[in-house]
Amino acid sequence: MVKNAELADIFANIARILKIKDENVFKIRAYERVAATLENLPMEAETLYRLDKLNEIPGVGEAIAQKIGELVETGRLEYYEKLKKSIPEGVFELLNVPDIGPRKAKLFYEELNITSVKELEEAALQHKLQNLPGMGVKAEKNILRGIELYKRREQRTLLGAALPIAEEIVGEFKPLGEVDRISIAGSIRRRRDTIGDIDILIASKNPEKIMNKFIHLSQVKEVLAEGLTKSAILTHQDIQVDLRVVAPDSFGAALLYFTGSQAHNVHLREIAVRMGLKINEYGVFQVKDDKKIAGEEEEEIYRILELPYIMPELREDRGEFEAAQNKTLPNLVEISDIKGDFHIHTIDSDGINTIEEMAVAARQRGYQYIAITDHSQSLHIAGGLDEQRLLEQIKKIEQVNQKIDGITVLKGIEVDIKPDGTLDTPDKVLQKLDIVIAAIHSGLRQERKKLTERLKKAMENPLVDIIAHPTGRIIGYREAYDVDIQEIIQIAARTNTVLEINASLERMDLNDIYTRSAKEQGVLLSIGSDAHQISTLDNMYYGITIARRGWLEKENLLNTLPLDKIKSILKKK
Ligand code: DGT
Ligand code: CA
Ligand code: CA
Repeated sequence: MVKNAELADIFANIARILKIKDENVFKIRAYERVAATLENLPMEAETLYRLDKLNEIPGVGEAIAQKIGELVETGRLEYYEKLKKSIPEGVFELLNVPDIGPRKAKLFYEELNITSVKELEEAALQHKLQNLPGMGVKAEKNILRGIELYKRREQRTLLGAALPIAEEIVGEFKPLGEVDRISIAGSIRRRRDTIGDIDILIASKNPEKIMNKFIHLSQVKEVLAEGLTKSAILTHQDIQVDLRVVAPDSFGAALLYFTGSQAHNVHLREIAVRMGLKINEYGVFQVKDDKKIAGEEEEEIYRILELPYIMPELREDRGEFEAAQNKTLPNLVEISDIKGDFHIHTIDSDGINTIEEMAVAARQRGYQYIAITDHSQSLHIAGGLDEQRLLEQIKKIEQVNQKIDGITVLKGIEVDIKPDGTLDTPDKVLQKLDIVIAAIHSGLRQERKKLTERLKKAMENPLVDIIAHPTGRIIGYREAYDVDIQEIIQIAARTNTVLEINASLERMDLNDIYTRSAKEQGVLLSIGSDAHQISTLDNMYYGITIARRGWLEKENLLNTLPLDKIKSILKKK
């Protein structure tokens, strides 16, 4: 079966190559559009092909339908293969570097014959890029920074990409009789926003059988290491998975050990030593006679060390031991505490679903309310709403509220903060809305003082309720913009502005550390899924992972509150 995502990738790549080759823009757009459509299609294109219904997919004409057919039937596309050969593979790789689009890739290739990221880095270090047309010293520096990000991204994977794979693998093992217990471990269990590799732990008395299954899983692209207690594979997405098999009476100790973090483990061992105990991945032992006194359960190990259970998300040695000893560990917020979503796009700007579709889907998720927050007019490329269209949307929301029960749709906007700190939509229009979230989308390279002032000005506007994705990072593609985030947090506290934890997988912004800092300074936070379609409403879960790593309790989050409370909080500002 050819998956829609694979088809989408191929068509997106075709568009990129055509761009490098300076081909007709309409042709390029057609491929881009089909790629985007396929990614969000609720049905497999292959099924539609078999039913002879490909033409029902928006944007799929004769030529593209034929290509999908060829891919389904033969697993390859001659046109694409030929196209790929027409430019060196390395030129294609350049497109993975932030800031390099097809235009620059073409420039570097044609002017300097650069055909790999490595050659690009060398050329930049030798200052060969700065004199090219449209480049300069700053642009060259940006490319070097982009290469650093690219290298880092190659090494770490987004939690949102890794966790589903880890859960899928766990799901394959669970039904096996030989599996006594199974758990995800490592940074993924601690829910770090990026992970180096996936760690899985199994308790079993028959490791042979387990390992044999592991190396033959359908997810395996390559077996990296094979043993009785530890094996490692590479998935098709090039993510490493380490599997360890332990005896059932050591499961808790091994889980604790392989969940880490290393810093947490080191601290635990110190506590053990002071009590005349020794702790390792097999259990807890008395030093005096080497007697094993615990190992099967994590809880039991913490108890012996006179500690309450510490949630995996807190195990970073960032004060969790002190809090445990003082009995001030947070009662971490859970996904079931969430009553609504404050960051949702619709088809009115760059989303895929209508207001009503999003509202119904949110209701299915048990929410009491959502805010529709489409882009504002500065974001032309995202179909941002000008005054007129915003007023029309307000009417549409009122109609939806009349039509459907069980959920309230709040009128909102994701308003753009202009480089001078003013908003791109007049106050008199914003006043008609229930909620305003403000964000920076352009002019990201302003210097620190200016950017901080810019956000400050927005936060001082009493109409601005929430600052969306406050640091602007896109993991692996763009670093946080240069703002004084601690100052932003202080201003948020002073102005009663809520800071968003943006839950889209590659943003995860605020991150865990800033989230905790905001909590400590009395700032209220909210999680926004930033959903552009129904399915990404579920990214709320990833926002919760940040909230938990940021020590948040239920009351630190705006969207755990009932609607009437929210209304009074929004009014207060
Ligand atoms: P990652 O994969 O880079 O995102 O981070 P982790 O934390 O998953 O690290 P990983 O996969 O190397 O190892 C999993 C856990 O095993 C780690 O959190 C703690 C434990 N561990 C691994 N190697 C060592 C070690 O050399 N010393 C100690 N104390 N613990 C280790
Ligand atoms: Ca790991
Ligand atoms: Ca590992």
